[in-house]
Amino acid sequence: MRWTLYYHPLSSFCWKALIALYEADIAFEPRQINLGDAADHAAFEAVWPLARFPVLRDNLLGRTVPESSIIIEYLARSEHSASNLLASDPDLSLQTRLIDRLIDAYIHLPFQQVVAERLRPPGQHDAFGVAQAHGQIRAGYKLIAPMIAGPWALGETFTMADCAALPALFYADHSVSLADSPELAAYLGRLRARPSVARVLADAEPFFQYFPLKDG
Ligand SMILES: N[C@@H](CCC(=O)N[C@@H](CS)C(=O)NCC(=O)O)C(=O)O
Repeated sequence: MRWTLYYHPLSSFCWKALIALYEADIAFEPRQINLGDAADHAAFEAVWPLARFPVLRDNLLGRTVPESSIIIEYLARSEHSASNLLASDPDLSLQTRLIDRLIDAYIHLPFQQVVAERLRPPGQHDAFGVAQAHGQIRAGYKLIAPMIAGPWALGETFTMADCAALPALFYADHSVSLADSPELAAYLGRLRARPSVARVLADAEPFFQYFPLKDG
């Protein structure tokens, strides 16, 4: 098999890559990593020293491809069925990358900070940092909402921007509710109904009990 994906079904950034793979109907060997297992961690570190997933392995060309956006870029240029994920028109392609970057930087990463804060040991909590991250997520929602052309980020074509949007909005909604952003809430609803996304959510379902913010 040409492709191997190192991932975990609960990992938000892995969802980005999984949505792309499912969307383009690309067969891959799923290599689920348990970072809490020392042997698994060491084996994964040997593949990618940061031991952060997703990581794609191209077994045909012997290349290791880290970073969710780069994985999607790599798939889009390697597999015809994935080429639309980057949009063929140069301006739309640039807009796809822009929305992808903005969502990751201003919604997804601040959300990760909120989760990291929840996992800190007692006495090490940082309420100011959490409030700042919430403010960034709110600003991110405000920035992104008018950019969603509808039904998908770029209009009629489902792209990398949508792969990025689903995990960021799905998870961030648990820390800063989308109730005050009806356009984004409706967009999230459309994303959740997309078959590739529904499949990712179904794969993650058995692991949701381990999600640190599951109780609000
Ligand atoms: N910029 C990276 C972020 C990857 C990332 O943060 N992955 C998280 C899971 S969502 C991870 O591997 N965390 C493991 C850890 O923090 O040790 C990407 O886009 O792939």
